[in-house]
Amino acid sequence: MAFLFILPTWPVDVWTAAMKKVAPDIDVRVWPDRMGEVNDIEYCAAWLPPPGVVKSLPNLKVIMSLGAGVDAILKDPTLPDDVPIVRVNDPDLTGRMTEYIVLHVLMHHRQQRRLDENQRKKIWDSFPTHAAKDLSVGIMGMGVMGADSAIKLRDIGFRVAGWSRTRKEIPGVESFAGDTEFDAFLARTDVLVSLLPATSDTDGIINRATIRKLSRKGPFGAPIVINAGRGRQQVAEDILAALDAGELHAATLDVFVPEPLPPDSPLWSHPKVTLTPHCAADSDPETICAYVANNIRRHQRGETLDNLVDRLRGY
Ligand code: NDP
Ligand code: OXD
Repeated sequence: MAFLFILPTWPVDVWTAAMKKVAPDIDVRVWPDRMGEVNDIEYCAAWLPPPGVVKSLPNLKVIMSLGAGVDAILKDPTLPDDVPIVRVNDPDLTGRMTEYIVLHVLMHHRQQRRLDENQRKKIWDSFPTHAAKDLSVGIMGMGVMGADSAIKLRDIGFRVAGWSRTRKEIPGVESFAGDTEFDAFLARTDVLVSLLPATSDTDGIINRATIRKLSRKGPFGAPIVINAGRGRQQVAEDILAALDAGELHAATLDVFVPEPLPPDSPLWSHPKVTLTPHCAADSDPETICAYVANNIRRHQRGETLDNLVDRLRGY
């Protein structure tokens, strides 16, 4: 049995070293130039795999995503139908995302960018502040990441709601479900957070019409958007136009189309945009290799695999 890394954009030597450390018994191969005999390869782990590579592995038993999202794996039209796909659900990755969401909600809530600007200009401006209970945060996508962020934000004191396909029961977090409850969810939301997966249903969901349905009753008089889901979910031109029209107060964006974001994108320099380079929750090599190795061993023992992707749902 051999295991293959397909990592065209990540430092593959860091990942092979991590795998050797946590699972020295596993025969690790690397796409494209250290594949060895392809018939030996029964497991692979990928991030942004080029189309056709997975199909070229005749004895593959499981495909593992090295992140929580699987959109880049599913978009390969040649992907074999019968090979299960497992994604990452790990407390380390979830905790990193929660840090990012809490950081950016608090940054907007405490008006930190305004304070930074004032410090640079040496202005002692003690403008009015407000309490967490005055801000309604709405999280689209209440899966592993969304639920954890919701709980931590609730514990700080924000009014938190979540929107998902199916209803959730989280104490102190209001649940909205499905398309029929989307508008009501937006209407109560001052800070819209996206932790949705990229699917045909969520493409372009952060558009001008969505922004216009958000609450304007919050302390800033206009809503805030935070997208750490996927770039496909945002219509960048709509976000920019809404910021310029005062329909949006501010935006934090971690994900884009394309990535890396080209230098000529107006998002880079917009004064109301905080932009990060798809680093909201990075996959830690040793932690995620341990997760992958555990899955391989479970599969070899004939045990069921957790966190299987439902290809029809797309996540
Ligand atoms: P999960 O699969 O656990 O959760 C997805 C959530 O989205 C579920 O609550 C699901 O609803 C909901 N959802 C999906 N489609 C719809 C829809 N059409 N309408 C309403 N709700 C919908 O994923 P994770 O929480 O683990 O991760 C979420 C996403 O975060 C990833 O797919 C990835 O794109 C992104 N991510 C980004 C990172 C970054 O660094 N920027 C790092 C890690 C993840 P239901 O529960 O009812 O099924
Ligand atoms: C992920 C990501 O999906 O890092 O894990 O985007």
